[in-house]
Amino acid sequence: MAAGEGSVQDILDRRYMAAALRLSRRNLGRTGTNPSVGTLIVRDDGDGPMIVGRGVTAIGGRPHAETEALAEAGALARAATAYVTLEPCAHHGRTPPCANALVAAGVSRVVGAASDPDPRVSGKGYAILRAAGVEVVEGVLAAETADQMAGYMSRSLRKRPEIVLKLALSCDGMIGRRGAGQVSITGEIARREVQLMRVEADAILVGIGTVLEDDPALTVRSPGLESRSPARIVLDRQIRLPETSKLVAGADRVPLYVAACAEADTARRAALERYGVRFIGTETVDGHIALPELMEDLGAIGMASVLVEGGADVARAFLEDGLVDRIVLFRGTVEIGEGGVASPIDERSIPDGFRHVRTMQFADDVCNEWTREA
Ligand code: AOF
Ligand code: ZN
Repeated sequence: MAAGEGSVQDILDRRYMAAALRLSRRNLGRTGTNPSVGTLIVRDDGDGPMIVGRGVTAIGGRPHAETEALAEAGALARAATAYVTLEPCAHHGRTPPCANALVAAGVSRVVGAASDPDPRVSGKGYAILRAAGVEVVEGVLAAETADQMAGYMSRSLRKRPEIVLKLALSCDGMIGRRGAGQVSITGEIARREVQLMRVEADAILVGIGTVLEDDPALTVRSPGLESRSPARIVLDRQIRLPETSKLVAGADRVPLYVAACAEADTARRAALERYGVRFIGTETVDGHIALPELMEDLGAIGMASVLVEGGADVARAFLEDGLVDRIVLFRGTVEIGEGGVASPIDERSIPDGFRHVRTMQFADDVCNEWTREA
């Protein structure tokens, strides 16, 4: 069958791109300001396609995925197809551009998913390949890839991180109980899923109310992933964060940022800085931290994705400012009843402009996810 949607080639392309995308997920959250890209080099000597090279953007962002995959493939890259989840770069960094490296290796076909919004690359990577006679197919699994690279895309195009609002709701729609500290709403398996969400984010954000109430550590503790905690951010206008909190205790190991007013108590600030706490000065509007400006500041320090984890007021503020890009609601079977803190949102009150993307079941808990339409 000729190439085109539904052809044998098209089905193979989608299958290998899906594999490249799964591979790229390995370093999500670990590549700094670089996206985590996946590359597969596939050749067919007449006995069917075979993967001869695999690469994912290295921790810290360099080397790029293509470098690694081409090194593994060696001479087998000649006349092979490269599957890249992002348009290969066209700029000189510490190494020559990946587009040129693919040409030099003799790759005859490149299948790409997302185009790179980086102005140094955008369109130029594919142009280098085409000019050298390489066949280029763009946009294979583009939507799936854009979803997984939403953080990189957001920071590149909007100069702010992707904002994911995650809430766990009891069966009666509560997210906690006043004065009760941390209340278990979902079970162990759902909690592990949240740990994975943290691993793939650049930062977790909470309000000072949640810190004073729950004293959370906001770290990743799943076996094998202990070193993968993202930064923690506390919205704390007047610097009420206790020196004795778990967050401060871990500040020497996992970055802790406090977003506070520039005029806030300098002595308290100095005391916390001694523990390694970092401060981000914020503007205030009607007694609240100006979130859009803060999100731009987070983008400027390299954050591409922020997971908003609590509490109700913080969630509401992000929703009211129209800053939420993705909503993830876990629904547990526990009933909270009297003294409960009502969730600002539930499955039936998702704002207009969001699209339901998936439902997942974690033991007795159900998780639904929506993303904002572009
Ligand atoms: C690729 N393959 O695996 C990645 C790419 O600072 P540099 O020189 O590493 O360049 C960063 C840019 O490279 C980044 O903004 C994006 O355009 C691209 N990322 N490109 O060919 C990769 N991670
Ligand atoms: Zn590159």
